[in-house]
Amino acid sequence: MGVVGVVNFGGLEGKDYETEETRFSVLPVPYDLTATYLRGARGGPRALLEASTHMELYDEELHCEPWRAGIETLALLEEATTLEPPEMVKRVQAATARILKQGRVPVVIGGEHSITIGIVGALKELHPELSVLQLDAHADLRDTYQQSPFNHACVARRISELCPLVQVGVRSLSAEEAEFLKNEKPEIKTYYAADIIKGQAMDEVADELQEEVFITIDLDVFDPSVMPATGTPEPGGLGWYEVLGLLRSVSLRRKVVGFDVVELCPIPGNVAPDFLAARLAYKLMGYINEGFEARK
Ligand SMILES: [Mn+2]
Repeated sequence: MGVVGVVNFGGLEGKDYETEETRFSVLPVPYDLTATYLRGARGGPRALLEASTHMELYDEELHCEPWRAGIETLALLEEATTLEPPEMVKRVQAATARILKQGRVPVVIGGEHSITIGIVGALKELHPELSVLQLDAHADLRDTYQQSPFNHACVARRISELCPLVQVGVRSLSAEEAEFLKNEKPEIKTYYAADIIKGQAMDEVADELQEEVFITIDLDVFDPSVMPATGTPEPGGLGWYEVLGLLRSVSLRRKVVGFDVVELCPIPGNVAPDFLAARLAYKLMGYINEGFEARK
């Protein structure tokens, strides 16, 4: 049965997730209270889930149906929608911890990027050796922004206080953030978009990560020509196959213990970005399955 207020990821129905083995739990978090430019990421989870019901569930690259590993869709975390960021982060952390307690892989659908702080907080308690791979146009390393340490522009700074961080696709940061990377936290590894597009560094990324990895995907890592539906689009981003190549490489070489897809800010009348986001989440579930199988 579908859960209240939302369609199930992939249009999947009729599975009893209490008794059957299920690998993934999709948690939709419709939150955009700290958005600085365009609001609208609140509508991201519904748009992604709706688009996902129209996808083919067969993966032509992996030659299998990734959903067979089990994908449950949780109710929208509506209770977080109107909360101030610190309270919202606590709710997201508690919801993620519930997923982890069931032994499932959290797949969190945003919503704006600030939700990731709560997800990583929960994962870190279970996986002390966790590292985070951030795909993003922005460094997000500000200490505070608009008087808040939980603003979406600060998400990577908060993550870097919890665990090792590798950034990919960055092409927008402030002088202070560049200075922070250079002098205060040189252990943060940042691969700029131009380096990835030139084909440099693609294979190095997994080597920089610890054995257990959480992947946070800000959709603005993509070029706006393929992903215009984000709150803060930046030119010169990655293409579809570049991102997939990176995700597959990391999923095979490291244990991906969860991921999120954030900052989908739907454009009325243009469903292509919603489909991209849905397919991206499903592709990564397939890669995670492949990695788990290879490791058995
Ligand atoms: Mn971003």
